[in-house]
Amino acid sequence: MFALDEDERAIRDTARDFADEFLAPHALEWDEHKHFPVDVLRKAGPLGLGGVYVREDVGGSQLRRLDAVRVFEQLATGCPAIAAYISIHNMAAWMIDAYGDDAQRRRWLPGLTSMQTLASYALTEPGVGSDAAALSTKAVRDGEDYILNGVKQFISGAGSTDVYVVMVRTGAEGARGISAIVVPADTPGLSFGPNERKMGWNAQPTRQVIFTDARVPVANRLGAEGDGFRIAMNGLNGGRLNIAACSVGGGQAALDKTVPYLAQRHAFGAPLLGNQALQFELADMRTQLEAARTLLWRAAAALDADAPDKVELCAMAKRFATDAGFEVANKALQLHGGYGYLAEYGLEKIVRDLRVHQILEGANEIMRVVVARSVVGA
Ligand code: FAD
Ligand code: 2MC
Repeated sequence: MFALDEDERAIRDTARDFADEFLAPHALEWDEHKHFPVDVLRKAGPLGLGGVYVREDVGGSQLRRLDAVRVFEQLATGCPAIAAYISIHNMAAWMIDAYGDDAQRRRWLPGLTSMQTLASYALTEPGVGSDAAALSTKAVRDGEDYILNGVKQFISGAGSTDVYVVMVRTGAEGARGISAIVVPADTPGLSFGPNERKMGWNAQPTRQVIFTDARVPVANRLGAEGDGFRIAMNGLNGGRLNIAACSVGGGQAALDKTVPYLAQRHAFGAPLLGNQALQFELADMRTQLEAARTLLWRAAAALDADAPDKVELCAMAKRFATDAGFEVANKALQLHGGYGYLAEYGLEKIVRDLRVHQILEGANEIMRVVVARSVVGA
């Protein structure tokens, strides 16, 4: 499992080459100008990055989650924010693949897997984030349509994406009253809030998605009425792994910048890299990343195997790896001294991008809630 075979290396290297060629050289500029590089995302489709674990008959790569976390780690070495968006796109595409019927799969997935069309995932609302089962966006049945009313908050890619996988209330209170519906961007009654001003993730937009009597065919619902929360959570199990992988990739990129920096930076008559106190910092950073990566691969293998403990393993890996990635990036910034604080060195952007991974796709406190339930048997 830990030594990659030829195919696994080829998959990893394809992602790394894409990151090196198309993401890393532009990441700082996209961050500064809040530019969402749709043209670059379109180039990721033909490489199989639009449907990493979507089935092949609709253009997916049909890889394992274990391959996916390696892919997202490599993409994030180029730009954590864009890698994370590609992860969300993949999560939404997988939900359509896993829970959609034949007609739904054939309608949406060829565009999504080729990344000619882009997807968003809409669960959070202004009043409801961690307690997702309390969501209140309503879908009321009217013949062969639903009429949607409500607001989704913090939706990644919103306003620039084509397809929204939206969790709505079709029934009673609680998780069992929620359904998942695919809403095309051009649906009348669908509108977007302004692009939020954020600490990081500036290379992708974050907006409210607003439904005002938006009419969506019942045929766009994934699964049965009431299945939506389970569908949303199953999407998030893999999403959490990918976000965690993006943190490992960002942390690794920060560490990789630090060693040559310390080698050329002199203080007190010698290169800083010769200072054992700083070498110990580097040793701990590498150890943190290896530990995170190892747990991540373990959790990905559990998800591939549909193991009974997959949910808590995904939560453990998400919590641990997003904390580790952020801490490593922050230490790398410190080791660059004042230069780490300057935008052109690229460290402060990684720190800003990775900070939000501790909050979204289930805040790290919620990951502890999930793990704690498995410990105490609640
Ligand atoms: P709250 O739920 O209000 O939590 C506030 C604090 O209380 C947090 O620290 C939380 O961990 C803690 N807390 C809450 N409950 C408990 C508890 N029981 N025990 C201990 N601590 C608790 N959502 C989407 O649906 N789609 C997206 O594409 C998306 N993209 C995002 C992009 C960005 C940049 C951001 C910032 C958010 C995004 N989100 C998205 C929303 C994200 O998932 C939520 O912000 C997150 O789940 C936390 O919800 P909240 O912000 O409402 O915080
Ligand atoms: N995988 C599969 N099923 C799950 C699951 C998971 N990870 N988590 C819950 N479920 C199922 C659970 O088994 C139960 O099923 P059933 O009704 O058959 O018994 C059902 O869902 C309800 O679960 P709970 O009873 O545990 O619900 P509760 O409300 O107590 O807690 C909690 C659920 C807190 C774990 C969930 O609300 C949660 O994960 N909150 C965090 C929200 C979140 O992650 N948001 C991310 C938004 S997306 C984002 O940020 C992006 C950037 C895209």
